[in-house]
Amino acid sequence: MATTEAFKGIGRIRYEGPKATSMLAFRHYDADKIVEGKPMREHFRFAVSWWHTFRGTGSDPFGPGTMRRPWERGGDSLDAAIDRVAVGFEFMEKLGAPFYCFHDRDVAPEGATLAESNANLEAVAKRLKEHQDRTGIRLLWGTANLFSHPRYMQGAATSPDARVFAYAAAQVKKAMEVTHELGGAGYVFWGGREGYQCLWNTDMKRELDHLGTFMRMAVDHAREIGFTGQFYFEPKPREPMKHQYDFDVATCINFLRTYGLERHVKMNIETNHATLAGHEMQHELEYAGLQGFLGSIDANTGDTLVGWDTDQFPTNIYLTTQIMYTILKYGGLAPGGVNFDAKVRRESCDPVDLFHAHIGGMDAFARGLEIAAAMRADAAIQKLVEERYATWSSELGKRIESGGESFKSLAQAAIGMGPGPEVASGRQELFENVLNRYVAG
Ligand code: XLS
Ligand code: NI
Ligand code: NI
Repeated sequence: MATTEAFKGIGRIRYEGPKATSMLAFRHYDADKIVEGKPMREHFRFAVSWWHTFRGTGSDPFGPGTMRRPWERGGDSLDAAIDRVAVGFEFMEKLGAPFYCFHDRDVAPEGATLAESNANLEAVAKRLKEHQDRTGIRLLWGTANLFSHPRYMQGAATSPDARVFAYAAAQVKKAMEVTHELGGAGYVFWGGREGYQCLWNTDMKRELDHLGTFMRMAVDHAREIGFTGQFYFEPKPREPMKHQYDFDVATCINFLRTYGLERHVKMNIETNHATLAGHEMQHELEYAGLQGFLGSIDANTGDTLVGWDTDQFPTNIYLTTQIMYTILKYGGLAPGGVNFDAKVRRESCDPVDLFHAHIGGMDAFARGLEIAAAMRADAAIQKLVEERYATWSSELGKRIESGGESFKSLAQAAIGMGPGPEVASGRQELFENVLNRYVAG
């Protein structure tokens, strides 16, 4: 195993409290602190994403990579991939992140043939396993990159070419097996290029059926190899395609129910994808939660002035409060977790910036959790919501909710109301003030 330190001069990041003077310390994330009966570490199950953190170059459509990454000197070779594992685990150990996530092709290079790609992945997985055993850091979820290689330009499971479907199936089979070998807690399907650019050349029904068949095969294969981890579907409305079949949570749930996959797959919800779909993250979490599909989250944020998936680290405490409030409401994430599907800006080119980014994200989530737990302890919002729905606790309300009324009986009741009910104020500003009281501390 490589023993040279990649992040020299940076030690283990520790919790030092809100008054910490070091910029390489947690001010709010205290892994052992108990909130609502369990340690922060278990609320979040923070994961580092291999692709952004260890493979991100900072390239954009206007210029090449800017990142100074000694561990990229070997390029996309197998040797470099194997050596990079020590770098990844050094980072995660120093940060105190208990989990990581990867795509097959970010941990190991694609070979000239599928057999070679599989052998590369196995070789790197062996090294990953050694470091997992050494550190206790675990795999939150694995996934397959079915969108970068040109063969997938028109989709993978939804490609018009049946041979591409077969190739993608083989790739996912291997990625699932490696995830299983590494004791992964889950496996993610993100659509990638499963969608279309032009409806005139697309047979949408056929493509959706194919995607359903593909996911069914994955579920069957999991049973065959004894993988009992959680499957997730990750919504995203567009980018890279103009329209993607995993558009948002509601669309994904409808898809899963249509193809009989609802017992096997939950949602992995990403903030920036929610906003691209025209939703707030809180909306997506709430909808998944109430339908029983809340699985895991990809923590990041977009930019209000930039219209694409900027995948920035989350630092906004209102956002993390909304997220943690909803997650607590629905009983937590495990076996899912909080994966930082986020990248440092192109201008933040030093390795130390990776620490600042993750520390900021973890602290923002810890603050969000504390605020959400305090709000819940006082039931401040719940009480106001209950008041708003008070008429549903009246005799009439109870009878409607229990199915004891009909249009006929209600028509009679309504006639008895004369000019009709005077509706109470919605008090939105009051709700927002209550929230602010807790956020401001
Ligand atoms: C891209 C997605 C991707 C998934 C995993 O927008 O967020 O990173 O999380 O394939
Ligand atoms: Ni994601
Ligand atoms: Ni994304």
